[in-house]
Amino acid sequence: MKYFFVSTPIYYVNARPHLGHAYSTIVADSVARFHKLAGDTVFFLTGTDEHGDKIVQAAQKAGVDVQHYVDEVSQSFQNLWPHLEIENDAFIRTTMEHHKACVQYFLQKVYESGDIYFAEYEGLYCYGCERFYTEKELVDGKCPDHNEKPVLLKEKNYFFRMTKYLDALRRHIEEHPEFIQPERYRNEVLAMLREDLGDLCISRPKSRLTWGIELPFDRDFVTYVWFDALINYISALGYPEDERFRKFWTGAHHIVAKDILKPHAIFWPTMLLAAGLPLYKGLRVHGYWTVGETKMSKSLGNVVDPLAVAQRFGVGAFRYFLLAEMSFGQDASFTEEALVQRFNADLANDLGNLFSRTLAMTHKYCGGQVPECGELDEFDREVLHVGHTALANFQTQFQHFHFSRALASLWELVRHLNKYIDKSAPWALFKAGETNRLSTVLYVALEGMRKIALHLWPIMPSLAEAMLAQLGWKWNLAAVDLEGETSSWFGLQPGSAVASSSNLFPRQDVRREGPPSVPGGEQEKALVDIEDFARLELRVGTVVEARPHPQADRLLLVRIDDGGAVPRQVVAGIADSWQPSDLVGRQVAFVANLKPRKLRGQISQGMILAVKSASGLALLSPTHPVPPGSVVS
Ligand code: ME8
Repeated sequence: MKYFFVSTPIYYVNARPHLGHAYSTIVADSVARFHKLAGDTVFFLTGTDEHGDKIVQAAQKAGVDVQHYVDEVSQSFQNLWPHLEIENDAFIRTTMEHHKACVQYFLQKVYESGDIYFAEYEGLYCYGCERFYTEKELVDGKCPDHNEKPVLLKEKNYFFRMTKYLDALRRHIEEHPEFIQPERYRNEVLAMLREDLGDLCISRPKSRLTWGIELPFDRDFVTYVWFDALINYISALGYPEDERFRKFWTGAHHIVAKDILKPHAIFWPTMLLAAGLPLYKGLRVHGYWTVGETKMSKSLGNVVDPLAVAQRFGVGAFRYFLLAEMSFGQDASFTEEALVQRFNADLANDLGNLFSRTLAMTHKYCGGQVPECGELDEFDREVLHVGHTALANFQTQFQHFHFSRALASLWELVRHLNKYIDKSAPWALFKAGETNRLSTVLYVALEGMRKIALHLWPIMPSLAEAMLAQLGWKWNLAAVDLEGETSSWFGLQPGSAVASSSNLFPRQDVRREGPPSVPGGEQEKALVDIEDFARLELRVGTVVEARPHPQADRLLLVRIDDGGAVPRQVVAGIADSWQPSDLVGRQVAFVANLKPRKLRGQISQGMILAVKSASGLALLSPTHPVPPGSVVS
């Protein structure tokens, strides 16, 4: 039995989960499921990174206590994952006690072996990145990530003797091509190793930052956030004493994007070497999602909410799109048009049609049961050959993280089966009374569909299970023989009942946001142009807290979850009609782009929409729950 461990980065809690986080985590989930399907014992880890300057600043900006802030944002990640069919085995938070203890154990160990020293350092420090920069790394004297001038900082700190291990690391990378993949990132790391990297500053004086893990050998300092964060991969496995660490560590695969290549490819392995621990097995690095051609960013307001996309198109289709569209390692562009196009072509047309027509024919011609398979002819054997080759390719490509190529291989079988049905024309066989031949053709097609559904399980788990159920095949993970699927074609039991129809992938349309027709005539002067209306940003959010305004009886302070990192506060004149406790949990519509202003000393960021009537104020709410922050259009 093989032990397989896969991890995502642990995400900073200074932003809500977005498309990029969802991608890495969906990839990790799919990989974990693929290995389960292959019979491995799997451990899948994700979590949140909660220490450091950045987090403190974000909490201050939101005006809430840091612990409260990190609890809330971490929870938003934990709440999201099940909606995306992500089944992680553990969720690590760097503020957990066992993680802190593990970091201190690790630090003490490396300190005692002489690889941590104290020294004065003067350098250019970027608070955004929480690290010192060399002049060479700056672009026009500014931090390339934050476009801000770093500050000159002189302070005493602890340093990790990283340089001592760089040669050993370089040799390891050269001797183990699979250690860092895709190749371009392996080359990038080898290039970094040719530069003068220096040692790694691993502490921050408490006079400057207290939100971190204390150094066990000097309580006046806290640990640099990256040194703390990277250790999550072993603290979550119960290092040093837990059995899980012993079993899973040697099969460890980390999934990250290109932005955090250096900490994972250089800091982390040298830390492991210094602690006398084996290196992880593989680092798998993917590119960035852009939105159209533009970088996704909060300030541009184009951050893609994964939950909204999954709710609109279905989580299975969303996961399929992400894996099929991005060539792992390269950047990819996300647009609704691209998603709809791929959905309609691959899922509604190719796969959906194959399912709906084959199941319908099985009902019409074979009483709704899987028919017996007769003798195979040349035509059928070609299907088996194409199928076995496609599935073997799928498995190899998937194992190597070439998800888009793997799916392209699988679709060769999908398309071949559609052609096979066209050419075999079961309707004509039925007419001609060729029942044996008809049964064989339908069996061959249905079994091919079962194989396709089974291989899609890592990517679209519940849809794949629904497809298997439609084929009358009892889903049992433990009984799957993935390798065997590439050499035999007789998994379906003749006589099992199949569904009479299938509509798992109804065609989708791109949402059109054209102007509604504006009536003309006498009243036109009183009407507003669509452009005027479009200037208003109306959204729906969920009330998470409501309390009386301390200085005004008729006002309530309402905190609304609008999908942002922290709820916004709105001062609302609804106290006459509404008790604070009746508001919590309710979804309300509000004006989101009103200029913030103070109302009796309290900041108000928006306005709740309500209808005044004889019976009091009625609030405007959606007819069914929508993701917080959804736009009213
Ligand atoms: O870096 N496209 O956390 P983070 C694809 N806490 N993936 C993206 C993306 C995009 N546009 N944007 C973000 C940190 N990601 C550290 C990690 S690990 C010990 C500590 C994904 O919240 C991608 O996986 O900034 C990227 O590496 C990660 O989010 C960065 O998340």
